[in-house]
Amino acid sequence: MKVYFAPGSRAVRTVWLLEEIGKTYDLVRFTLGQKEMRGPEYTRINPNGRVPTLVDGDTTITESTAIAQYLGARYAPELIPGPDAANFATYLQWLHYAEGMIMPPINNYVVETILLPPERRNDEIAARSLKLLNRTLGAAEAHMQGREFLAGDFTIADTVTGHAVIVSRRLGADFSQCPNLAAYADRLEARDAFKAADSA
Ligand SMILES: N[C@@H](CCC(=O)N[C@@H](CS)C(=O)NCC(=O)O)C(=O)O
Repeated sequence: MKVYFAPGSRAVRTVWLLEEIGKTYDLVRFTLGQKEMRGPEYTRINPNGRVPTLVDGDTTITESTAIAQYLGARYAPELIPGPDAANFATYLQWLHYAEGMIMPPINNYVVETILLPPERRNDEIAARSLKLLNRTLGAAEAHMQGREFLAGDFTIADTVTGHAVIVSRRLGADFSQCPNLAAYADRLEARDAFKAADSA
């Protein structure tokens, strides 16, 4: 199993899940922004030149949420509630909440505060993105009332959307009104598997 990885990226989700399920893996390391990520060698594997990419034997798969579903289905079915489980719909909704709702404002915020050179940054877009991010986190805060993990028990949704929650907090999203989400992020960050991925 090979993971194309960059520290501080969505590839942490993939390594976190592999650590949770105890599968061994090799990392191919990039740093975000490294020009080789857009070079011909890597874009043959991942045409968007992004991470993560997982290679498992003859299978190559990109998209961090799809990778989590693939790994869960193949190697850790206990982490993916099936259609007959009471938490199936909840699990699906929160599995997809990261890329659907949390990451779009994060992407814009990171572009306007980190990626663009200072003279090209737009403070208005940055502020609007942060406001939208805080609103999307508000829905997650309400959902986490009385829950330990997104779908009750720990599932792959926590390695995807939980990671997006952690990233939001690290980027400076407003957690002052989100005690449930703050406790949830603390709980995730305390897991050995997360720590291993976060420091990989
Ligand atoms: N929807 C994709 C997004 C992948 C993505 O944008 N990855 C970022 C890192 S978090 C990346 O590789 N950025 C490098 C670049 O844009 O050059 C996923 O969930 O895997």
